[in-house]
Amino acid sequence: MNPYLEALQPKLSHKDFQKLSAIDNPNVHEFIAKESDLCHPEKIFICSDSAEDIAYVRKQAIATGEEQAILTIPGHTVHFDGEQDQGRDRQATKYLVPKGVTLSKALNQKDRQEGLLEVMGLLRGSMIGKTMIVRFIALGPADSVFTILGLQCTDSWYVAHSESLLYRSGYEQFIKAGTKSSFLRVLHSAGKLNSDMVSTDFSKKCIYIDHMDNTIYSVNTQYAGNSVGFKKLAFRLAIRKASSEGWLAEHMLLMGVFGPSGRKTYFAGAFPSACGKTSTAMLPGETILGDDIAYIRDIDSIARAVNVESGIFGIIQDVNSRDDALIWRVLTNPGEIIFSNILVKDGKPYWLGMGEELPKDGCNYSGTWYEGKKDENGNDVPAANKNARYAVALNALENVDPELDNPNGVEIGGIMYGGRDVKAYVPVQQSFSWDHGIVAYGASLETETTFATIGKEGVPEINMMSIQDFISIPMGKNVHNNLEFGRKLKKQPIVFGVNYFLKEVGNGKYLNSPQDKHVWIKWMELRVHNEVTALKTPTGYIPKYEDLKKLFKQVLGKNYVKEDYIKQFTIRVPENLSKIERVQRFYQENVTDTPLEMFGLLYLQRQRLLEAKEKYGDYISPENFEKEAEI
Ligand code: SPV
Ligand code: MN
Repeated sequence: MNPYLEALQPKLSHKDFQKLSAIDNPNVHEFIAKESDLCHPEKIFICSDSAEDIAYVRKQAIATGEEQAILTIPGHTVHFDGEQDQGRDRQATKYLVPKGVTLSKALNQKDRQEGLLEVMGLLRGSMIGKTMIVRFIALGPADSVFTILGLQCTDSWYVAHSESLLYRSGYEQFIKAGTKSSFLRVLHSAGKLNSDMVSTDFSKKCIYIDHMDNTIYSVNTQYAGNSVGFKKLAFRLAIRKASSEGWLAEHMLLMGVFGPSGRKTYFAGAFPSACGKTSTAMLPGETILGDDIAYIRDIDSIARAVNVESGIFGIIQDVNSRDDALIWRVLTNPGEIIFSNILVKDGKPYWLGMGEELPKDGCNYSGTWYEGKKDENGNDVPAANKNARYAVALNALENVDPELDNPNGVEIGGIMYGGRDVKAYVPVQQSFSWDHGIVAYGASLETETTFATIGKEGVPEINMMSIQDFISIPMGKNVHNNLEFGRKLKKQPIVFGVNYFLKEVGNGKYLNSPQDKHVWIKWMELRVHNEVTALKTPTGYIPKYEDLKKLFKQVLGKNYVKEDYIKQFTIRVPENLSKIERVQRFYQENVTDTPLEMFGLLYLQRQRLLEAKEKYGDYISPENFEKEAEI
């Protein structure tokens, strides 16, 4: 027996000891032993992914009070995070870098030695009197070139339970991999809990990424984006691994889109948090593979992708029976779901924008809630948090794609990038080339902060390829990696820019309804197969009115009028020129390793805009481009 197993034995039941011994990898035992030594749990539970173990984790989440059963619907539970722990915490999340090493200036970094001392100090003894749960996870389908193994030690049954819904089991994979397996590691402790089983030491929240040891430490938080190790925590490590191995780890949805005669084309889509990623992935009549994280590899010169996860941790605000029939059915019928930060009254869940009147009191993340309740700053406590969520396995959805577990992934026909860009980009456009798309839509992605992260909402920012919060390598290197990845493919996915949030000049009204995205994606599907022509504008190829008119009718049964088309697809020269300036300044100031091609491509876009302005003025109706070549 190796010394780590021996050290762990007193904290393990006979059965758990056997489960752990079956994994013939001393690195696994060492990690658990080290963390147990640091955190001092009373017991350690090894989750083997057997039905019995999975059921036990859920039972414990309820028994300890981290989750409560919602009495009216079998399988439903609710978990509450603290008032200061309702989203990902950018300030508390830091990359540990050794002396002399630096990532890009825009990233939150800390000296590795100092950071380790601090976080270890916070974790020391954090599990006294608690059980440490050990979970083994496979990121991506099993037995595949995409698979990455992950191991998490946590003292939260809620976190462990969420992982049952959101990830593929890894225990058997660890056994199979034997002595040689490498794996990502996560240590999490919710820290001190109050009587409602909610983390209380939010001022000492730390989420530290130690890429040198492939380990993430997270403490004094329960919000899943900060604590569920295989979501954004492991994602940060995966981005580094991908960079060194020549593939891409992306904050992207994956979906199948049906074209004429039942043809299916797969799309990947990068959107910052709370910018329409999940709702795009769930469009009715199409198929869903994933809504958050994708790994993309070059397999025989084709871009192929898998969903890293097997479940959804989705925003529940505004999910209603009319607009979101598929997920509404799942959320209102028996089946395993963990709701978080919603309102519960008489054993029934409620959330903002559900299309029903909310009760005037109940129980929410602030405890007992009643209309008019104020927080300590005198602000109204809403009935439910805007970032309230649900966790559910993908296979609960009727339209889950049959290729979800294909070890070779699916071939990507198109990639889209979209943020909350209220001023500049048109609702949908196609790039002139792979490089142009990566630079002008991906690396230049502009958005506004949302409730998914703690802090002020609505602050405009650049969010490179929607992974600004997760990027763990120098940012310029990431742009370079993307450019290179596509250049090596014999068949490049077509790159599109989408913008669901464009507002009318002058009056601040959104120009599109949320349903319109379905039309854009059907147009993109046709473009991937060259079945419609498009108009060339300075920022990309845009749809022709006639094609959209047809699609609006077909997809939404709507009459799309030319006036709307013109408003939506007018090229706004001043706004686009300022956009380029902002992007250039951001990269010049923050990203010393920006590839020169990026500035070159932005320069060309600027020139095209200036030339068009010369000819047509500041606001150019798409009709003007009809006179030019169609492609
Ligand atoms: C996001 O915020 O991008 C999410 C949810 O997908 S989480 O990362 O878990 O906070
Ligand atoms: Mn996300």
